[in-house]
Amino acid sequence: MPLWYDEVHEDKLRFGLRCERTLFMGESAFQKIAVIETTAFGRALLLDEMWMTSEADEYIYHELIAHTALAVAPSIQRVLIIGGGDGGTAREVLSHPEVARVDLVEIDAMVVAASREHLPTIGSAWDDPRLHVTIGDGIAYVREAAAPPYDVVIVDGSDPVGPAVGLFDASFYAGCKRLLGPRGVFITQSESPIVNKNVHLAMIRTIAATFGEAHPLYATVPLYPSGSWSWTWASNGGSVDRFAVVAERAARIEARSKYWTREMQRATFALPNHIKMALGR
Ligand code: SPD
Repeated sequence: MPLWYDEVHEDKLRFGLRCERTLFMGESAFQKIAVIETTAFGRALLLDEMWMTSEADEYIYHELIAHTALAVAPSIQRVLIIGGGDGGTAREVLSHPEVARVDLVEIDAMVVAASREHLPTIGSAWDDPRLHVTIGDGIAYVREAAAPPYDVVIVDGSDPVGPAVGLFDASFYAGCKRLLGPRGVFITQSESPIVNKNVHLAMIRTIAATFGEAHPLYATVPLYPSGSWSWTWASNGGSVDRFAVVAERAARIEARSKYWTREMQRATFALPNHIKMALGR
């Protein structure tokens, strides 16, 4: 009998992948962690039985969350990643030579250890000397850190359950804004506009109230519930044009990316009409 792993979404939808072998199974103080070799999507990470990333489609998520911010931020020397324990976002951020330092704050040491060991193609930049990993609570970090301002803050968290609930809170976004310089750029994953529509809209409204603007972007990530996924971008006080890509950076990203292009930077920000109407835009 083949073994299948399913993410069951709110007891009404599920996405399953056939498993070739289980590479890691553990339970930390925060969550259940599994790394599976799947037949269709290569190696994949689950947290609390929810799919987080897979070798087959991770590039879509990681390129969009990293480069949508880094292609336009006026400066990209100092970058903060909250979450991102699989290493994929850090890999993309560190592909920019102008990045001098990345602070990655991940709550769960077991996620980092399991990813380092079993997902080496996703987290291929762990040994980059510019990367500084802190195992700790990202919510407390953005509330308390006395760090010099960041140029870019990226929230690569999981869904609003367990340790990630606070990543969807107004006080958390205020903390992220506090850590950004005056022309800093913020981006977060912001759930499915189809099956998490209320959470998604609430995030956009809360981020807009905090930053003065909030622009969702959309793409398909087959691993996630419904496949329809979003991220939300904002600049500190609305000070940066999200379409004004830095040409040299854009050309460099396009030379190695599988998904991000200058056209994508523009296209993913197009709003479906149901979202446009819900936001009154
Ligand atoms: N429902 C899945 C949401 C996952 C968001 N984070 C993914 C982590 C990839 N680095």
